[in-house]
Amino acid sequence: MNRRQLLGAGAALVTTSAWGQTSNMGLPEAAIMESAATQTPIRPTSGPDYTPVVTLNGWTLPYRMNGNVKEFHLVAEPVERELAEGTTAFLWGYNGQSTGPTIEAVEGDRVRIFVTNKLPEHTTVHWHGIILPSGMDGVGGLSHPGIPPGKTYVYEFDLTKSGTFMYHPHADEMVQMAMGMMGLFIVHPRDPSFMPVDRDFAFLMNAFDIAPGTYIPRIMTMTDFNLWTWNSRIFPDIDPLVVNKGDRVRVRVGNLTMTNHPIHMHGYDFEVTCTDGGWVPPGARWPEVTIDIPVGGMRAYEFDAMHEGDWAIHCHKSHHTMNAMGHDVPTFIGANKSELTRMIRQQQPEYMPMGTAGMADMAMMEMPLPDNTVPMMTGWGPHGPIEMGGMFSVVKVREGIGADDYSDPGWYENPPGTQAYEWTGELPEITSNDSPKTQLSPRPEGNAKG
Ligand SMILES: [Cu+2]
Repeated sequence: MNRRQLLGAGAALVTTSAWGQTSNMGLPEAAIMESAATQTPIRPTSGPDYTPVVTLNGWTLPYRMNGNVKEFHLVAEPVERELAEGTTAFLWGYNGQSTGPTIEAVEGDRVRIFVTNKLPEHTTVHWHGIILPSGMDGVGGLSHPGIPPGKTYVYEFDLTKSGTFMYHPHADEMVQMAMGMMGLFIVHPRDPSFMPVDRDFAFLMNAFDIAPGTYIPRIMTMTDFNLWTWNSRIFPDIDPLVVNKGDRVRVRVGNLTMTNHPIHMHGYDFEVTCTDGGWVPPGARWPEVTIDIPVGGMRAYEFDAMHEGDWAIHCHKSHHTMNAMGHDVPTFIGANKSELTRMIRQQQPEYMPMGTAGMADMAMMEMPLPDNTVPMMTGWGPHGPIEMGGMFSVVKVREGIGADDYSDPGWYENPPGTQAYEWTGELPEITSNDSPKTQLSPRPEGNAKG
């Protein structure tokens, strides 16, 4: 019995027989994803056209048509999730992963979602933001009884509006969300000419408290989490958002943590075009470079990718761009540790005092760490350590990237004269030809007097 089986042993004992029964009853196949890599999005082969969403380090759940109904099969179960290379967590999720697969459909579709419970306790699925009949809302005890271990429930409803939604349990919610149970639910407009984009990225923010060297989240933690994740993934292993220059780009972000996250993207200004309540009319939008995503809320923003480069995208709470670390640590900035260092080196010659000039040296050092633990600030760029972890990635805007190509194009090479440099006493000679041109950004209409 491996660790995964051990963790799910309670459920497995119950479900083996039930699974055998239900699998003969015409259920759609429950697809399983083994990989934590971003999967190429699935373009629609019938029905209205849309640009499929790219779930960062995630995937989209396949469906089958049964008459006019789109049928999906979610399986709630214990999973092993690779948070970053070398760090795995034992979580609860759906269809082999946490976060669960993205469900994608089209406005006007009728969907039938089979939910099989392979957890050791009951669960439900709440379809956050979707307008549906009360009895389909997935609040255990209120909408319907909890789904017992080993049982499959059916949710069925019409998608009356397009937009940006999510799903998560509404049963033993504190535990099941702390264990990683959640997913995205994207409903595309029936009219392909409404709010079209070339690239449509999506991720859910979640958080875990996993002690260094261990595998299972501490479910009682209320606010002091140590792993701040996008789709249960941490930098440096959150995939980049790869964009072709000139693309219209949408980024959809949901927050199922216990605190708000101000998401900041460099290189652009942009507008919120959609929330989990619906599309924002053009006249009600305003420009931003940071969007605060409230707890239990979603925001989608859009921009035209005119500026080539490698642009950071991250939570602006600086503790959320660090990986596992202790917070009850004294501050040593400015402290004189030379006498202490001398004494310790008599016993341990390699001892290095740390933290007296800041903590940047932590990103450079190869410190021994417990098993299954990534360094707290890590990730190397083309010019040195990036000194970030957790909720951080890079938007990579390049010329000539194919429509369905999301592979990492590598690091951006700054054109001559466009990178900060060391002052050595005189300015380099720049001819007017290769000097970067300054262009004024266009003002919004109706603001001519500025
Ligand atoms: Cu944050």
